[in-house]
Amino acid sequence: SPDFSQFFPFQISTSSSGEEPCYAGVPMSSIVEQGLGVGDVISLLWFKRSLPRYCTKFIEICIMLCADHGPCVSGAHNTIVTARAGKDLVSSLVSGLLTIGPRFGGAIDDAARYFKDAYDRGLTPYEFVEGMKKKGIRVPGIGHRIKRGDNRDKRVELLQLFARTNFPSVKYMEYAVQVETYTLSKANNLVLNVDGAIGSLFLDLLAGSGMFTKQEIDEIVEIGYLNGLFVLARSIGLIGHTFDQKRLKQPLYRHPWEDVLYTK
Ligand code: Q5B
Repeated sequence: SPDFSQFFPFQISTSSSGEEPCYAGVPMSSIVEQGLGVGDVISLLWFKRSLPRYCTKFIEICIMLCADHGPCVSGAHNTIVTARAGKDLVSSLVSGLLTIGPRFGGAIDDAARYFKDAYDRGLTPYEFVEGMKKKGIRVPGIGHRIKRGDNRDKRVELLQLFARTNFPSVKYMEYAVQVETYTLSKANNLVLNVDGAIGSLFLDLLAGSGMFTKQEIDEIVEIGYLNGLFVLARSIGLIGHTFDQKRLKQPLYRHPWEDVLYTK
């Protein structure tokens, strides 16, 4: 049949024109009746397909574990400062979200890209890490401000446990663990962080579920879907931080001047 899609300014998979809205063709009543969850909704709206339960459960665990990491991280700090400046919920939320990037929470896509490329090319962890160093690029998904080799990130352990128990294969994650073993031999803070754990495990989900072609996997990794998990998750926490400040009637924030080094 002829392809008329080029004549439509918007192409969407959420239908609201029939009797009830559909997500990627699945009616809302069916979503509710089947007892589906937010992992299924993400599968339908982002990946345009229903995924097996272990995949949607994994997505939900990512969302739950990344929802908040306390008030001291970049995003929460910005949100708190903004809320205390009297700004509204959306301003406070986006102020925090805007800090998500290559250093904070937004390293998932690059972790997936670099781990996939290194694993698929058969690089040893040594070749991969030292190659990145030569290029002056920090390994995305490695390193943390407070987590250490002797103070592991519980979230990473929980994700790894779930995947080792439920995924058909965890080859990318095991490769990331080998990379971590090498980076930890260089410095104790160079742990596999939550971004790296999600990035490598999502590669395993994409490759092992049998639900995506190789071309689709390459496209997902290239476009960069996975930071969306952190953005979505952390929005939950940032909204909570906004409400906390409003409920506690916190005054305008001013940073202690003792922290500032005045230079000429
Ligand atoms: N070095 C995360 O750095 C951090 C290296 C490395 C090679 C690396 C850094 C990094 C990659 C990006 C990434 C996600 C900026 C982190 C998150 C969510 C969070 C946050 C929370 C939450 C930390 C000291 C020495 C230097 C560096 C070298 C450091 N990282 N070398 N590859 N990846 N990682 N981000 O501690 O020789 O002295 O120059 O960029 O994956 O964001 O909880 O806080 O849920 O909210 O500031 O968990 O690792 O270390 O910058 O002083 O570096 O280590 O080159 O070597 P730090 P620095 P040298 S998870």
